[in-house]
Amino acid sequence: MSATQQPHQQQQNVFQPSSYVGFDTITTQIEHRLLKRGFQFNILVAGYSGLGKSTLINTLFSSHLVDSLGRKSSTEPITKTSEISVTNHQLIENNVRLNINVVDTPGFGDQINNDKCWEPIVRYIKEQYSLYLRKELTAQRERFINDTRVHAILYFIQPNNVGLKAVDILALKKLSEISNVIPIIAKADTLTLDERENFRKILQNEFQYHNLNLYPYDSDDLLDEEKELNNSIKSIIPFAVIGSENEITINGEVFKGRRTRWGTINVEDINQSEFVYLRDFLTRTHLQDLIETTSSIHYENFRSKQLTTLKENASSSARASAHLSQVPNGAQNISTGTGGNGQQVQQGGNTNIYKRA
Ligand SMILES: Nc1nc2c(ncn2[C@@H]2O[C@H](COP(=O)(O)OP(=O)(O)O)[C@@H](O)[C@H]2O)c(=O)[nH]1
Ligand SMILES: [Mg+2]
Repeated sequence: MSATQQPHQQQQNVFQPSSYVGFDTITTQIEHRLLKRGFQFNILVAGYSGLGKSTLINTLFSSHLVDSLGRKSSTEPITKTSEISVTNHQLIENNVRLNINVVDTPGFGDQINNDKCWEPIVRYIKEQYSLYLRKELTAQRERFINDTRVHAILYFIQPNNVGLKAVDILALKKLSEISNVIPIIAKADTLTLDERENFRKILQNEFQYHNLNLYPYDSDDLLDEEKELNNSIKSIIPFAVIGSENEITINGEVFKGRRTRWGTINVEDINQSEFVYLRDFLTRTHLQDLIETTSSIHYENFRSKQLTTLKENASSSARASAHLSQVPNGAQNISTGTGGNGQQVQQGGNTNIYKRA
């Protein structure tokens, strides 16, 4: 042993067991456990009123969800979304259970004062973080905390081929500070293909100019192929999408589409709409990452701020009471803040179970 070596330092040997031990099944064991528990994904839509938010979330899971948000048929009129509403759905695909909470929000521009129309959404998102934190901090923690934290915000931009409105810039700023924001160009059928490309460039420049931190994020932890995938996704964000709840049948083929005077649009046709790219991005490539970054970045920020405030409040009230105990006959009232926001969180909606063949 050399003089610089620690006396009890263990040398790590790599063994190849002579017979099969079986710990390589840990991946299957983890998979079984995860499958049993299922996955939770919470998605929220935001933006100006009338841009097709409610329609798109119904279109998004159209192959799974027969009806949602209370509408029994596509002929029923869409009612204006006047308050934040949460609908629960359960999708089952090849043994994988995905619970989805769809959070629909009132459109901007409906209120008399639209100055801070994003505030109810910000409050809702923070309430979910706060709810989760309170559950985490209880002495008898639940084994699995019901996760209502918003994993993705679809932000709808008006297809005006001009640019963002002042409200959009502020709302995007506020929302991207606390959650994963994915901007989309709404009602893309109202723009020509050239206009869409032009508008996308305008918006991408504006995102950069206003320093908006939109999802997906750059990170040194990413592998080269993940970086490549993110860069290709970023080049088409904001996705230009078309939504519809109407089923159209042409030559025996049934699809969700919009009938116009010039022809029929199939919302899943990649030559006409980037809806499929958006759905693939949300479900096939980035579902897990959206869930993970919500927890590791956004919730973590919230959590550390809340706990720091709590600590500061506790130590300042300790200082105050120490100070008071030195004051003779100091009968005074001390009020301490808790740092948390003790607001009620409303969770509602129906749970629908849809099984995919
Ligand atoms: N042209 C066109 N109209 C759409 C599209 N998506 C929804 N709409 C229509 O726009 C209107 C408002 O839709 P809605 O989903 O209620 O908008 P919200 O206020 O953002 O929730 C409805 O009449 C929809 O049929 C789309 O992609 N293109
Ligand atoms: Mg709506």
